[in-house]
Order: sequence, then C-alpha cells, then structure tokens
Amino acid sequence: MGRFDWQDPFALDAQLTDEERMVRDTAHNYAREKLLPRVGSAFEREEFDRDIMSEMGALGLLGATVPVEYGGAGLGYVSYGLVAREVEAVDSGYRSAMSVQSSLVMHPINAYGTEAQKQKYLPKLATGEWVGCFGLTEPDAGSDPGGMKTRAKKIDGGYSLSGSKMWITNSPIADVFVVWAKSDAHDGKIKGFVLEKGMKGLSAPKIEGKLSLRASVTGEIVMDEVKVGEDALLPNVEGLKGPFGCLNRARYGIAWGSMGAAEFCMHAARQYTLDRHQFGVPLASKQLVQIKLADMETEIALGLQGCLRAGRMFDEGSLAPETISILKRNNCGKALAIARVARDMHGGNGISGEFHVIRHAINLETVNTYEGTHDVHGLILGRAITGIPAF
Ligand code: TGC
Ligand code: FAD
Repeated sequence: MGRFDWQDPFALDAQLTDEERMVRDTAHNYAREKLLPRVGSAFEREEFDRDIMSEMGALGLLGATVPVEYGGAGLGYVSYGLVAREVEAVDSGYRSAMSVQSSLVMHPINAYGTEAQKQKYLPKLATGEWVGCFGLTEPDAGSDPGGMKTRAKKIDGGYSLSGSKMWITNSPIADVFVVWAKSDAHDGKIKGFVLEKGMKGLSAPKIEGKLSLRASVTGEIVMDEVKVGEDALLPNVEGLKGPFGCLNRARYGIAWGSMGAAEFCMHAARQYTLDRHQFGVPLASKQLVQIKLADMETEIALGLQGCLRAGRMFDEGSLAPETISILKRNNCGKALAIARVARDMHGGNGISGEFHVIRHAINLETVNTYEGTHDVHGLILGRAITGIPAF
C-alpha cells in the first residue's frame, strides 16, 4: 500500500509532466511572493494594481494555451488550470484578471479572428502591455445572454454599435474590448467585435462599492453609436456558440481556481486549529474539527482529480461543455462552503483580513455566480440528463 499524503491524496503531482510542474511552480512562487503581500490592502482599498498584468505577462501566465507564434505560451489545458489554481489560492480577483485576458479575450481573437487581428492584438495582450475585457452580460441579460439588446447596425464600410454591458471584469482599465452584439447584417445573429479604448462613443465606467472581488476592477461598457470598420468584426463565428466557446475555457479554469482558494482555506484552518488551544488542548484534537477537515480534504481531492481529467480531455479534444458544468458548479459550490467553514474555525480571528479566509469566502460568492450561476449549471446538466430544457 502507498503512504497517505494529506496534501496530495491522489498523487496529482505524480500525474503531471515536468513542464506542467515547472509552470505550476512558476505560478506558485509568483503568487506567494508578489501577489499575497499586496492583496490585503488592494482588497481593503478596492484597487486592482495594473502592474499585475505586466508581471503575469512577463512570466508567460497570460494566454498560456495561445500559440507561441502569437506571443502565447503554447501550453496545454492542464498547465492553464494549474496557473488558475495557484493564482486563486491568493485571490479570486487576480485569477479573474488572468482568466479574462487568456480565455475571454485572447482565445476569441485566436479562434475567431483574422490573421491581421491576431497579429495586432495577441502579442501585446500576452505581455500585458494591453489589457482586455469581455462584454456579454447586460443589465437585462445575465443568465440569458440570448436576450441581449446590444445591436451592431451596418453602415458604410463597417458597423455602428449601441448598447450597454454590465459587470465587466477589467473594463475600466481595458485597452481592448471583445463585445458581443446582434448584427443586422447577419440576420440579427450574435457576432463578436473588437473595440479599442478611446473610440468615440465608447466608455467604461467603474462599478464602485462591491463587497466581493474587491481586488478586481469591474465596470460597465457603454456604447453610443461606436463606429468601427469591417476589421473590428470577428468573422469566424456566429451565434451564442461564439461567447460560449470562450466561456468553456474560462469555466474550466475557474473549476481549478476555486479549488486553489479552497486549499488555501483548508490549510489555514488546519494550521490554526493545531496552533490554537482551548480547554487545554489544540482545537485540532476535537472530533468536530477533524470531521470538518476531513470533509474539506475529500472535496478538494475529488475536485482537483476531476479537473485534471477534464484538462487531459480538453487537450485530447474530447471534453464536453456539460462536463465543464459539473466541475464549475461543484467546485465553486464546494469551495464556497469550505471557505465559510474555515472562517468559522478561525473564530473571531476569522473575520480579520489578516487570516485571509473571510476574503476568500466573500470572493467565492462572485465565483459561484459568474460564468453561469450554480443553478444555471445545474439546469444545463438537467437538460443533458433529461433532454428537457428547464431554463
Ligand atoms: P442554447 O440554445 O443552449 O445554445 C445556443 C447556441 O450555443 C451553443 N452552445 C454552446 N457552444 C459551445 N459551448 C457551450 N458551452 C455551448 N452552450 C450552448 C448551442 O449549441 C447553440 O448553438 P447553435 O449553433 O444551435 O445556435 O442557448 P440558450 O439561450 O438556451 O442558453 C441557455 C444557457 C442557460 C445554457 C446559457 O445561456 C448560459 O450558459 N447562461 C449563463 C451565462 C453566462 O455564463 N454568462 C457568463 C458571462 S461572462 C462572465 O461571467 C465572465 S466572469 C470572468 C471573470 O472575471 O473570471
Ligand atoms: P440573473 O440571471 O438575473 O440571476 C439571478 C438569480 O436567478 C440567480 O440565482 C440565478 O441562478 C437565478 N436564475 C436565473 N435564471 C434562472 C432560471 N431559468 N431558473 C431558475 N433560476 C434562475 N459578465 C461578462 O460578460 N463579462 C465579465 O467580465 C463579467 N465579470 C463579472 C464580474 C463580477 C464581479 C460579477 C459579479 C459578474 C460578472 N459578469 C461578467 C456577469 C455574470 O456572468 C452574471 O452576473 C451572471 O451570469 C448572472 O447573471 P445576473 O447577474 O444577471 O443574474
């Protein structure tokens, strides 16, 4: 029989390639040395440090799966997931910044764009010189993006875009905006457009006062007859499968990332209850405490192993979107529950920013909601299981 390693019960590490371990270690060292020391004050002050994008870019953590010829790292999906896990162990908001740039901005340009668009945008997005954002959600169209009102009207030589997007990660600091609109030149079908900061009629006001994901910057995208040329259109996709193709990748990364946050919380709760003595003994000696740690251990181990399998299937081309829904839904829900329990196990100290667990719990409320809510992913699975859409 093997020896039990509570930090890696299914020997995940042994299932990785040398390259994947190297990527993981690079992300781990960066996250712990550069992100962890600044997250407390960033969260308190509700500020995202723009330099983080350039730092991640310099390490090859942006566009990990995008081909090297366009400035990406040309890595597989397991590497991408491992980066998300390490970054989100520090803060879900930092993983958000990485996911949006990689899966929601670089991926659609790479998958649906022209050669000229790829050459223009991808290298600068990969280094973090440019920051991107992804506009799908609208004030009246969240879980049902097919109900979007944003329109692209055909004009001489291009399009005029009008509408507004809501809850958009990175929009206030973005240079590049991938937005989805119903296009009258394409029978009202959804098309993607790449807009740039400074275009007339385009603004991205910041949403202030978030109590979750405060170290990430979130805003609106307001388009008032923004005129663009044909070269702004992403020509190679049409309909909701365009944005969903991006979301498949981001949701997969979130499944890994949420487990990173959960692991951080579990490790913190373990150490805290070993160190903290009440009634003359360490809290960790109590059955009620041990059962909580055992539950966390179980969910994290199973969640990560599911992610690894999904990553291998992604690279083989056999991963179905519904399988991603299983992992996005389960891992976010479980991570949120783990963070809340870890907060409780820290007693009064658990509400202090110094111990990080309450920040993770508050952040995971967002992570459980964005990229398809917990219940919406349940309904995606319900449709796949029964054949009956219940949205
Ligand atoms: P439905 O009829 O199911 O599908 C319409 C078309 O899309 C295709 N499709 C997919 N293609 C690829 N991947 C997927 N996962 C796909 N899901 C659907 C489908 O085949 C069909 O294609 P076609 O050719 O027949 O037209 O569409 P519906 O309108 O019934 O949608 C239902 C539902 C609930 C599944 C969907 O709307 C949904 O997933 N809603 C959740 C919305 C969401 O996830 N929004 C995310 C916004 S972005 C974000 O949150 C970023 S946060 C980033 C961060 O900071 O980290
Ligand atoms: P709603 O769709 O109004 O849902 C409200 C509630 O109703 C939820 O509990 C939901 O599960 C439930 N519900 C909805 N439909 C059904 C149904 N059919 N049956 C039963 N229950 C249902 N979007 C982007 O496009 N780009 C981004 O970068 C981005 N970043 C974000 C960052 C943050 C911090 C946040 C909070 C959100 C972000 N989003 C982004 C938006 C996010 O994807 C949406 O908030 C999410 O999809 C849910 O939409 P909604 O908020 O409109 O909620």
